[in-house]
Amino acid sequence: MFRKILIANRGEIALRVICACKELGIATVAVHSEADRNALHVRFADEAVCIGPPRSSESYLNIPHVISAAEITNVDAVHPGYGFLSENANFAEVCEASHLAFIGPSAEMLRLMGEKARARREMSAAGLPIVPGTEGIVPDEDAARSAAGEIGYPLIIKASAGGGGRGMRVVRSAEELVVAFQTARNEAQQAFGSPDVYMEKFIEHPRHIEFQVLGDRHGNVIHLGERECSIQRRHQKLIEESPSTALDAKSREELGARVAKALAKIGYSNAGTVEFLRDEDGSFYFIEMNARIQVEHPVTEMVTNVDLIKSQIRLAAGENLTDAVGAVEFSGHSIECRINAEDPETFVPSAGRITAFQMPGGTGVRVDTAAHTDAVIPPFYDSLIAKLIVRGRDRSEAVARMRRALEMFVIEGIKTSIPLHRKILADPDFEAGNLDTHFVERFLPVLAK
Ligand code: MV4
Repeated sequence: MFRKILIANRGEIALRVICACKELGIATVAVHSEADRNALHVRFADEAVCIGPPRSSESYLNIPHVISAAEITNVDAVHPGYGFLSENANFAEVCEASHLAFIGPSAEMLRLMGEKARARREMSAAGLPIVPGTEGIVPDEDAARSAAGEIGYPLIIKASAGGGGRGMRVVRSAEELVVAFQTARNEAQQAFGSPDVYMEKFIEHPRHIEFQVLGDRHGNVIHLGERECSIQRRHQKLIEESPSTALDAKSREELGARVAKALAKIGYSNAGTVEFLRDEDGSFYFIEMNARIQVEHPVTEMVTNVDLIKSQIRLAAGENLTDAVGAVEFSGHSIECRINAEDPETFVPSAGRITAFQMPGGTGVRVDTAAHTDAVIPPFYDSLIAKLIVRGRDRSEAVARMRRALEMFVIEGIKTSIPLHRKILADPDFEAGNLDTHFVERFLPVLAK
């Protein structure tokens, strides 16, 4: 097992990784920017190293600075959290070359999943259903026209180096195709440094359902059920839950087994998430894979009793799945609300000092956060400041518990998304589990849609 781990992240996830290390008896090193000197992840780690100015490009994303911090403090592994360097194949490679274990999938897997068109082809070959579309990237206008003839309209053009909803363009008729194709290529080049795009049939009112997986370094992969992430706005998830109301135990086991088998086939290890769209007929289609731990991992922890971060660490250290995780049993229902420091109506970020922070507790309530009274939320990073997670024996208990927990969560001094969550939780369609990816729009003023 590792002796000492560097956490290449900040905020609640850095603290979450510190919790796991403490329970495993592993020493921790925090890295931080000049803006995060007084942050909780710095206070709770055994050691801390300042790695640069506030801007993440000069600190949390600066590979030489992170590696130097790891070398000075003599750690044997690096946990990247989510965001920042977590899916950077070059970073994973530099870690391994510096004799630091990267707590995540291999650099080769990060590279594969980062090329969305290739990931789609490989996962299809490994046995997952994919959205009808092109076999790879679409090189030119002629290829685009011929692919559109096969797929039909509406279709969607996606940047191969994009993902998570960035670099997508819906095309509803043949007249729009050529302009959309060229615009998509230009935007992809600007945003991601590669003009490569691929095409898929556009699914109109999908639900976003993702499977959590864990793989060891000996060829074994298991799934830990699914999360429903349909409550989102502009590709930012707001509420996640597990299980999804769209799957029964039998379809969960069928699709989950297929997912685990496909990933074992390609040799995937550590934690990962396989994203599907579910169309209105109930068909599931693979869209992309996230090769990291995700923000919403706690809802899976709450219904499986598996500590996903400790599992990641054990698996990276070479343990097999049986030792690291054991048998997985599902029970109860969990919901997570992401609390962001932003205006609940306009979504404009709200940085500043938190003058009061009183969080809910009690049976079945968990708060993952690095915020506290008198904490200063810097304007430089993601606006997520807390995750409110509940577990109930069934969905209706979880919904009731989330409602009361939201009532009892007090944050003053900055604006937060708590009022929006209270509105969504009060909605009859939310209560009934009737969700799709257009759900949130109904709660927003016209301008914020
Ligand atoms: C789609 C789609 C419809 N058809 N692909 C957005 C996030 C990225 N992971 C994939 N996304 C979508 N891909 C096809 N072929 C609709 C979306 C989409 C979406 C997906 C999940 C959650 C929210 C969404 C909101 C708008 C569009």
